[in-house]
Amino acid sequence: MLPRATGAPGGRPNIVLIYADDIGYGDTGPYGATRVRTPNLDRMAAQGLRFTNAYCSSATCTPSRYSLLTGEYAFRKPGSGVLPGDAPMLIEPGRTTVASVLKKAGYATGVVGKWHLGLGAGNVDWNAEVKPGPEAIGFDYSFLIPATGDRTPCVYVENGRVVGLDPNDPITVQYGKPIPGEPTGVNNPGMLRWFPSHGHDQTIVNGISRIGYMKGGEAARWVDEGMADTITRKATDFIAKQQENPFFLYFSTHDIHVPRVPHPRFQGKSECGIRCDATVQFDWSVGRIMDALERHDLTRNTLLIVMSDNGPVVDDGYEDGAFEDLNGHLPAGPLRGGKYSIYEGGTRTPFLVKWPERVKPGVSDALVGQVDLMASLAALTEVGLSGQEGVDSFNVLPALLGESGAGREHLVQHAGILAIRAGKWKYIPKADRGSGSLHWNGGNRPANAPEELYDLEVDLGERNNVVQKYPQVAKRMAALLEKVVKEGRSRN
Ligand code: NG6
Ligand code: CA
Repeated sequence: MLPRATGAPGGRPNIVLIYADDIGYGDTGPYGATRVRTPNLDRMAAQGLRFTNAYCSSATCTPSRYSLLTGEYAFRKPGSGVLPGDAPMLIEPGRTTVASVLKKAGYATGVVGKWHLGLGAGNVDWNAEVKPGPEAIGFDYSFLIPATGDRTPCVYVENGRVVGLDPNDPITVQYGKPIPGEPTGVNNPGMLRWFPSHGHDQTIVNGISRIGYMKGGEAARWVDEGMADTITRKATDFIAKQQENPFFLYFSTHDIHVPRVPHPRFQGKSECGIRCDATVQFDWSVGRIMDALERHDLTRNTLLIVMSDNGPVVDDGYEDGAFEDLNGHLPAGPLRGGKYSIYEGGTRTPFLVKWPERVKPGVSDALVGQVDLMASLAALTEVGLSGQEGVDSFNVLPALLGESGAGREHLVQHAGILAIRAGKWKYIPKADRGSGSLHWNGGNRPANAPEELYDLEVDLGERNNVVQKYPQVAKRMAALLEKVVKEGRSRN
């Protein structure tokens, strides 16, 4: 067995990946937010490396998470859009993932929090063992929010079992068709704490109507206000239990996705409404993780990464006052668009890396993608990848460690439609479908919009389409995008 990675120099680092939900490029202190205070992220940024050109793989959750774990662009995977809560597992059991790579390297591996990659093989029986799940792709331990906070089933699943389930009150979960006798938001608005603004009018749990139907499992249902406490405690318990091996923890928060119901101790703690209060709660979770590492003397040799799964959204389906209370806060900072959008706000993400033993504090402009974690962590732990594994994952380890300013040369952006970034250029082809919705800052792109080319060096906000001025650049970018798509892989 490999020795536990402690503060000792030269040991392989523990790896903790904190994956936020829907936190935008401008939502936190290290990236310029002033109406919400994030002292733990500020501390992490001061002690680590802050990336300014890091990208999620997609502008929504499921495809980003698919890419993050498999090292393959999600646009290659049919059916990798936002999944319902009863979807079968999207990643094939036995597939090489970041988790299986690290397990091979001798790590103890765990995932805590939002999953949203499907569970089971179809027609899941939530009253029996829910399989396959994370254990089939390299995780030793799992404690999951199965899909999203706004989708049924509204229960936690620990190592394949619904937590706290009373066998006399079995669970039924269903999409598309209501379950007779179960109150829904559409029929019982008087039972709701907020009205839905889009969708979200089905089964009511904890005064909030969700997407999808659910019956039974009353004792097992989560309470939204306690969610951050519950999953953060599971994450710190996982850290505390590791004795022998280096470990990998994928801690995937519900914050700041809808429904935004932070614990009362965080409510009203920002100057930009409930959405920013959820960010305060997220920051608290990050602080608890850092404290746990410190308590176990693991800070120095733990590689801690914080990033988000897609860009920000203000109204994502509930009338929770988030828009009215923004108070000048800019969730995407200087970027155009947000969640669902092909513009930069859709996928450019806050990305902080801290590893006191190896990484010098600073700022990096290197172009890196979440899809690169697989090849980079494989390189770090000296695990070889075959040509078929992580086909879009580049080894950008020198950039992640701050040893090089160079990351990847190009990156495909995905929001249903595709775009490509290379150097300072961003190119969006003419497409037969639109991208983006629910946007407050020009993030919508209609179907059949003309080609777009932006020079991000001088036009970070993508306001000045220069495709007429630089037709050769546009042509080169179009050809590059086509090549990456057609070849089925982009890593050599
Ligand atoms: C959308 C939901 C949105 C959110 C999103 C997934 C509606 C109208 N909108 O379909 O609220 O749940 O899916 O978000 O239902 S993600 O971050 O998990 O991708
Ligand atoms: Ca998300």
